Amino acid sequence: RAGEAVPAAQKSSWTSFMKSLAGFTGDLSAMTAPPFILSPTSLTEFPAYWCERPELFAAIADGKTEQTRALAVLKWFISTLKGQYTSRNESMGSEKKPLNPVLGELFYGYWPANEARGGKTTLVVEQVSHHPPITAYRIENIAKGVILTGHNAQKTSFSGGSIIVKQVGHAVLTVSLPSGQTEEYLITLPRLRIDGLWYGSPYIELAEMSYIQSSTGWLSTIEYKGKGYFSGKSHTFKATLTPPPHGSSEPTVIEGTWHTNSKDVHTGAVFHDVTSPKEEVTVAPIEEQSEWESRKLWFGVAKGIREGDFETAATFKGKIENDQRQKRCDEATANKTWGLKHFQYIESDPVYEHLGKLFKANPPTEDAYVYLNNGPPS
Ligand code: HCR
Repeated sequence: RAGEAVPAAQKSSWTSFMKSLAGFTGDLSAMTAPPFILSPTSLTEFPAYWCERPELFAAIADGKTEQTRALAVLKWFISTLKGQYTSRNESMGSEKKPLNPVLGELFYGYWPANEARGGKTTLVVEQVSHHPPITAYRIENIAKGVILTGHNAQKTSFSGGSIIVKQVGHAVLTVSLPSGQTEEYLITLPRLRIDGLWYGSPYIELAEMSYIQSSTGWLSTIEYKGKGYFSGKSHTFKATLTPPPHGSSEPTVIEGTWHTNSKDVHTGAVFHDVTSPKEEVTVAPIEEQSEWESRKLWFGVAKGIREGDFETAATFKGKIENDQRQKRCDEATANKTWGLKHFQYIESDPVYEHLGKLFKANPPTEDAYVYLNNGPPS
């Protein structure tokens, strides 16, 4: 029934939220939503989902051929989807509205070194724009020579009772090989549909296609479907890894559900399996964090949301917002703009342009944030 998961006291504010969605396009993050749907986690923490199986990230470097490395990249990518798109449902019962990061907000973390994954894997995240919200990130396992750099923004609209989210941005994975050569992989992102709004219990379904284009010519095309398409199951995908043009190898076809497991269609061998536990990122204790670090910055708000004390949450949020307004005002007076700490903006990413041409990426060019190699010492 409509609104069945909405607490009684918040039904009317959920109805108003739903009404405000109709005909809406733009920046959902700034829209006021009822307290029961608020998450205590900032969007700057989300890039950590890329590496919650650090051994799969590291294993990319162990592939002996261009084909096996392209397959390892595909396996790692598919294995991140469960975390990226179903974590909030698992930990909080439904998809929630994350905290909208402030400009300059930072999130640092790491996954410790061990034998299986070689060295330590580090994460540096910076909120590089507030309006629209854009988050830039860098993940590196230097010992293995595997690096991921990317940025993420969203364009939202409302259609047929669902929120449609177009992910704007891309990621580039580089692998430095023992031969001294470097392989690059351009990763594009799927479209999301937020379903279940009618019941007050949102969840994500992925739609359309995303691509992983290797500089070696290997291309993964991933097609996403929900209930009632390929197999009648939610979270279904079909990925095809095709060889470079004029290559003699056969394509590899993988089918399954991204939140559980998948198989190679021709051999029947298991391809990915994410039914085992993942490893969350390790973060410094709050007392050791700077004022700009996510968990320290949002501490009061997050505590209020977790404890159901929304007045306290709103007071702390108001303080952060006032502080931001003041900063923008001071900058305007001093005729200055905010300087980024870890990234530098470029209007057109040469890797996107070059690799995107090979599969006719749309749009043909995209901007990017180049990492300045100045994250916290590891
Ligand atoms: C759309 C979304 C904010 C963006 C989140 C992104 C796309 C961020 C990048 C990550 O790599 C993957 C990711 C996963 C999330 O599913 C997605 C969020 C889901 C909801 C949130 C909206 C801004 C909030 C909508 C409010 C609803 C729940 C009522």
